[in-house]
Amino acid sequence: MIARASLAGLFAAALGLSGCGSPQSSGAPPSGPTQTSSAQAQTIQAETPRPASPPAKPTPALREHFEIVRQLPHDTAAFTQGLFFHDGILFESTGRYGESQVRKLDPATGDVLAIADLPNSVFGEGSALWGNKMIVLTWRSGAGFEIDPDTLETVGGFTYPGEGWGLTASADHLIQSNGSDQLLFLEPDTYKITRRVRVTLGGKPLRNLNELEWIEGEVWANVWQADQIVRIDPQSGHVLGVIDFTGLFPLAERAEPLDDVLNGIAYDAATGRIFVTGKHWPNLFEVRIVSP
Ligand SMILES: [Ca+2]
Repeated sequence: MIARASLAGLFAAALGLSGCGSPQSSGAPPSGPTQTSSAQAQTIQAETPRPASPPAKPTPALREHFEIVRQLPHDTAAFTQGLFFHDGILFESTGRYGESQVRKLDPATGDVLAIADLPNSVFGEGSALWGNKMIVLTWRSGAGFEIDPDTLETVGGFTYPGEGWGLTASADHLIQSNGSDQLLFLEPDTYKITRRVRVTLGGKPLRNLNELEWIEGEVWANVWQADQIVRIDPQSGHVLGVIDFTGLFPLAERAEPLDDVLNGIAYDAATGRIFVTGKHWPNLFEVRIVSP
């Protein structure tokens, strides 16, 4: 089990919360987490700072909540790893070996409009649009896919170092997560890493950054196995806000509570709509964020 006591405590302290999470031990922070381990954590965790970390400078993070605007059906076979909005359509990438796909969804009905399989040898991860291509990462194979968003045909590919988790696009970069506390900024045409930023919550590293979304100059990130989404300043890496989605799809109703976690954020810049879902979740939600 991932020990989460010390981390949950830090998260609570950073937000001025009490009773946030239910610590199970006081052990070390997670080491080498994988997306298929049996670790359990439902509260955002900032790990104990490493000795080489710069001095902690706590950054106040808003605690925010949500309202459901609309609830749409979502295919429970979809192990959602990437979600974004483009040209009136929701695009989704899904994971697990032998099950990984890219999909187009109708944002009005949730209907699956098109599906294409990724090779059985890869575990699909985050995705984003760059130019006229849907870019899809994979977990541990170092293989990226370039996909035609109209036909969902693979039209190109690339390789990259390390693990692929989340992906999104700003005006001038692709932004990748890899399960650590870092966001990687990639030059979109070469996929070369041009910058890294360490993400901190209350001055402490926040690991397990997962699915990403660029929203109005911020990077919003799922945190693996947490029911919260964080809003990150892409320059400083500071978490500006923590949006608590506890209860959106109650843990007790999830078939595989350890795996079926909140993951997937899409932003429709034209209308300001925000969509969220999770791995194997039966619903996709349009939500409105409520700040204090
Ligand atoms: Ca996204």
